[in-house]
Amino acid sequence: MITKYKIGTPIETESVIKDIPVTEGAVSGFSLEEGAYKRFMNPKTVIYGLGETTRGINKRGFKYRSFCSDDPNHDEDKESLYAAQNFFIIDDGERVQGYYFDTPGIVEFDFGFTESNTIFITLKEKNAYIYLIEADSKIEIVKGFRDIIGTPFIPPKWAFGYGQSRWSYADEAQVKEVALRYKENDIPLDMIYLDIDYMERYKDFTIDEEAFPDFEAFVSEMKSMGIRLIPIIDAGVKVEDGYDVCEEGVKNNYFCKKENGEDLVAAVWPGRAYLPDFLDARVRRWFGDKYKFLLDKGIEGFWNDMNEPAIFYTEDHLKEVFEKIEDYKGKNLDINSFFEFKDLVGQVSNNMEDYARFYHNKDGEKYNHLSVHNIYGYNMTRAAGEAFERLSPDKRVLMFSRSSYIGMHRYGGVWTGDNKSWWGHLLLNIQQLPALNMCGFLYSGADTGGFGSNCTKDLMMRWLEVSIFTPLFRNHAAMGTRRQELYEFGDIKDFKELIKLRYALIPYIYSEFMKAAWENLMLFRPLSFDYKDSRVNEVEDELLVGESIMIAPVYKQNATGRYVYLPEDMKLIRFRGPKNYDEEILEKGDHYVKAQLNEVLVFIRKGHELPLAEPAMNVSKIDYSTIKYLGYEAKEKYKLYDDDGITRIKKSTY
Ligand code: MIG
Repeated sequence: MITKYKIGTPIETESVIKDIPVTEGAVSGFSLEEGAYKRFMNPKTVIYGLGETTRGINKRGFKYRSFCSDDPNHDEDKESLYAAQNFFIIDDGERVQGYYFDTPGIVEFDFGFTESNTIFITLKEKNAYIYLIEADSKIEIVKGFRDIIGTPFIPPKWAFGYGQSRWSYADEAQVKEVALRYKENDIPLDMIYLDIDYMERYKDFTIDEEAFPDFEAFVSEMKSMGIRLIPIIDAGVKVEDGYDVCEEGVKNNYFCKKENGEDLVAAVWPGRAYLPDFLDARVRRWFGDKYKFLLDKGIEGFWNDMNEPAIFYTEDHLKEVFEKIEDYKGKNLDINSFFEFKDLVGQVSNNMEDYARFYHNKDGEKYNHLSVHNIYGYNMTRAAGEAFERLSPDKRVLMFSRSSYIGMHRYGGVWTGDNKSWWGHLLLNIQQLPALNMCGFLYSGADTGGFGSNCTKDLMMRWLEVSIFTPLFRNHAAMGTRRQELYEFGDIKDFKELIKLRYALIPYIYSEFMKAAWENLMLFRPLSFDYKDSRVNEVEDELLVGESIMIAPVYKQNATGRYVYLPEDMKLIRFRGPKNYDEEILEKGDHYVKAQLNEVLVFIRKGHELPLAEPAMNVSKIDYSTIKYLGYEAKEKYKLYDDDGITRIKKSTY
């Protein structure tokens, strides 16, 4: 059952696509005290959800703040990452309830932080729709919620292959070298990502012609090697005379404006830049159509970046800072003024005052950016997704975004942004997956190996052992960090086996992904979604993946095994590669399970089967006639879903 409440005058986010009548009265389950929605928890209450956030699967005990943030330091004390996904489930033991706080403004979720047994939720804008979803189980709540927000984005099947990325491959030669080195090492690869340097001076929808003299020919040459190029698109549009995107935007009032009606000048990678007003349907249509420039050159997938939006500085703010610095000049700063001075300069980027400085035009109404901040990235990706339906009506196009809000899941996936090559972030990756899935983000994954910092070989091994299960499987690293392509770590044998295992698993991952998309299910689930016993609520580092398997990744440095809790008898498959594994039946309960660096622990659930194909160098080359089934007392055959992987597919045809 779904109940919809209306608080104040909500801004329509169009995240919910089903018409639900508004119920008058107070939000059931919460009391409203001093502006906060309040609710008591019992000692056993567990909270799931909120999508891409820090900390564990059980969100209890900390506080989170929905404010899409370009912050590359995903430390445990961060309350905001790139996403705002305000759906969560409260499991009190006897009763489960799901809530969705639909508002594009800031929301604070205090889940037992201030008072360990109390939830406080504060809306910065007192306008929202609040949805209460009630059902008998957590998965039924997820289904009910996903039913009202619509079917997730379905990528092409080749996007389930392995992708290599780096900020940045500078030119054709560097991209080609990556392709050749993967080939010569006999490692499958389906995608190479182009980061901002493929553009001419970071101008969206341009190509640096010195680096890529004949881009179209290059795209097709790479495709003949089985590799698709996936370029990045940034939110900010370079301010430059004669640049068509800039000029059209200025002429038609497509950019975000300041109070005085002038276009806001922000600075991002292209230098001075305008921010397209993606909340305006006209702008979405215009910007979306621009992707045609690259589609026409044979490009079939994109990633949208910097769309929180990230702002390095605004021209106006910088002016104010310089004026204030004038005041400090020549003075002997006391400690307080020193810190003021330091903050002044240190807080120039992604500054809250800057976010309050500009406005949007949504359906003819003017909104201050702060009141709609969290739907900016969503609407950038929506612009692209809606355009692809027009420009590529038959063929799927890959799209994923850094910033997100619920609703965006219909237009693209997400990657979890600038993580680091830290063991802690490998665990965070594991813990974010089910929360993302609940909110509809099925095509998702982290930068494998970590974006910032230097990756070590053992961390890369262990990270691959998780990422081989994630639909979006990309190795990406930041400029200035150690090279992270798999052939850069010396002996490559073990890496190769893992990537091949991924390709052998693709029939299963794709099949389970599609079922999850159509049936409003989660590909990744906490154990407590399928099992009921006193232990499952505590398991923070094992996941069910689709219907047949559970995984228990090793995520600690130098570990050659780990404790695994089995909620029922399962068959352990200890994989060293698609053809190299051993099997063992383990009983319900706790086990210490050995897993050397090159070993992946997969547990087949009782009564289920896992399809496993012969690996191939590309997704399109996977031969389904080679599929074998590894089962554990399976009574029925596994129902394998497949299709051509390219044609857009609507629910009715499934
Ligand atoms: O300010 O395009 O998260 O994946 O490599 C950094 C350069 C901008 C942030 C993205 C990252 C990408 C990088 N971008």
